[in-house]
Amino acid sequence: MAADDDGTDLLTKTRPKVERPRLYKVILINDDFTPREFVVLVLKAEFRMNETQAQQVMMTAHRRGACVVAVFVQDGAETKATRATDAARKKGYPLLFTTEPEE
Ligand code: TYC
Repeated sequence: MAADDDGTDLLTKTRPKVERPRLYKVILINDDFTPREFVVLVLKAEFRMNETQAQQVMMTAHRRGACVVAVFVQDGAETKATRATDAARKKGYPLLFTTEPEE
């Protein structure tokens, strides 16, 4: 054993910087065709929102053109946006959820 060896392995002494994964926003886009009630339904089903939260997000998108729904790591955001958009396509609505990186 070397004089300066306290028996602690190098690997346990160094602390490699671990980056936090980048977060992505799921954004609800307004359109003129999807019924308000259907938007609320999808928000509740896919994003586990209650009626009040879903109504508020839907109305914000309706008034301002878009609204941030939730934030996830990239995979989660893309999966959620795709699932929610597909649910609308199955009913013939143009409702769209997109993703974009935070900051
Ligand atoms: N603008 C739609 C309507 O008036 C409702 C709606 C709200 C659609 C939000 C999409 O992201 C949306 N029927």
